[in-house]
Amino acid sequence: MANPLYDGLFGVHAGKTTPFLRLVDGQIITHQDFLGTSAQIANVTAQIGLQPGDRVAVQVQKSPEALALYAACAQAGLVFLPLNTAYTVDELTYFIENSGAALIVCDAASEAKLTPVAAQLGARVETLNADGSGTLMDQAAAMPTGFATVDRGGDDLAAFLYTSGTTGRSKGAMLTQDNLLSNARTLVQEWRFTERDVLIHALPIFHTHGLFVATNVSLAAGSSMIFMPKFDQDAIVQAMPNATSMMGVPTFYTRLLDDDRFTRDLTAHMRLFVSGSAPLLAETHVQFEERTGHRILERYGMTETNMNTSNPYDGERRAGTVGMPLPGVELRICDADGTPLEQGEIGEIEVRGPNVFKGYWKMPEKTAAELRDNGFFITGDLGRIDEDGYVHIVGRNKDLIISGGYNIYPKEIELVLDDQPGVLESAVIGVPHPDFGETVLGVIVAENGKTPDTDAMMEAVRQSLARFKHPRQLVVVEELPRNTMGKVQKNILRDEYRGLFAS
Ligand code: MLC
Ligand code: AMP
Repeated sequence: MANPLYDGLFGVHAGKTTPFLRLVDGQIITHQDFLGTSAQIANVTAQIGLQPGDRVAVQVQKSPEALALYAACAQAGLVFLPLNTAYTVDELTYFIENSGAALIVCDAASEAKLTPVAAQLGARVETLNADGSGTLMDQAAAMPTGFATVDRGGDDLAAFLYTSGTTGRSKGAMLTQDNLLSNARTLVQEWRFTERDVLIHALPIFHTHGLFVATNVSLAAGSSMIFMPKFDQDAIVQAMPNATSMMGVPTFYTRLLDDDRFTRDLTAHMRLFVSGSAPLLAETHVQFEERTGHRILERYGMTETNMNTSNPYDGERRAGTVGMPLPGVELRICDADGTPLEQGEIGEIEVRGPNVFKGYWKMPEKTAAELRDNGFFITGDLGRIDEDGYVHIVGRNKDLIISGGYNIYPKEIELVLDDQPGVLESAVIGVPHPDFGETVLGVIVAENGKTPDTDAMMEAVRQSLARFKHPRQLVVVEELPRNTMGKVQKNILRDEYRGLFAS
């Protein structure tokens, strides 16, 4: 027996004294030191009685220790459940309850709020702060730097990532060891990552992009990462001459293009810029090449599937497309019944392969609705494949807003708004935004004769939902446009308000 994920990504570097993490203060953490820390954390999890398969819910700031906690979960056979640092206690309560997490690791600042939630659900709380302090590392410090890796199979669960649903209830996407490992290995090959690479890592580590794409690819290739707490333009400009590669959401690239320091010279040492998680405008692609001489490599992925397609490393990187299916991934364009359409037609994108998740935790009906018996996953994205095999994403069949790479499901916000006094109904839409790509707009219909208090509504939203989901503005209208079936026509609203935040 073995543990494919731990052995393949982490254990393979045992004893190496080469850099793994390069911090912005100049500190270097070698693979050996990193693995020592993760083994210490694994020992803590064993001592407090966690069993393989237990879920560990983690809401902490990005730090080397937070990443070591991910490695520790892999080594101890635990299911890692990273959570956005912006989530409110309301949101966290649901994730903890739904996942049945046995351990919650949070910042000391959240401990008081989460302890009653944990107590109610029988979970234990440990703290881990941005500077690596807290009860988790206090205990880890006294532990040995070796840990007997727990045997797991490739089909065993490695992580849960929560993704919101159209009904407003989040679903825990169950990712297996093989899902993560196979995708990392494919991307290393496709994007030519080697031990010589130095990746600028400025993404959060609670989502697929920063955790599985950036980190797992670096680990699988034995590369090092310039590990930044968050996106920081100055730090990126400073790091670039020492880096070879960067992965980012489109906002990273538009922000860099707004910076005069970002020049061809500055990027001369770089070999690869990857973009994903949201559409990269063709004009950004073109502008980027004009400025730097580099063609951004755009790829397409999802929480449930990791990466599905990529523009080619060597061939033409075609602006406005997400490239071709990765080796081992099948991608087809279908009608609503799952019947493949003629080449070139627009339809729903479905994918199948070793990257595709196992289903939604404790939601068999949702799993059945999105994962076909034949293994194809219905992505909810609309696309077409051109005559040269490039996939174009042309829209979404799901009511989803992507703001700065974060997914926001309107239903979740509508439920809060609809609950407020004086509100008859609401429609939440995404409208173009120069920095975040899309941003949230709330359209409200007041109850007869009432004037809704929009400040009170925003306060209610603040109480229950993460900051990035808050509507940037609320507008009050007489009525919502509906089709003959009575369904709200959000496309009409989107057209009407598309210029609201244009630069
Ligand atoms: C921050 N804010 C956001 C926001 N990020 N609001 C909407 N959308 C976002 N994405 C809020 C802040 O709380 C702040 O609130 C205000 O907006 C301005 O903040 P900022 O300082 O300008 O933002 P910054 O901290 O620089 O963050 C922006 C960002 C960040 C784009 C760098 O959001 C980010 O790192 N995004 C990456 C998300 C990601 O990793 N997605 C991958 C998902 S995986 P206030 O109160 O100050 O006004 C996936 C699969 C795949 O999709 O294919 O990869
Ligand atoms: P998430 O659920 O956070 O993993 O987000 C996945 C969704 O992000 C996909 O279903 C797409 O709608 C979108 N997405 C990811 N990459 C791209 C891309 N390169 N272009 C357009 N949309 C993308």
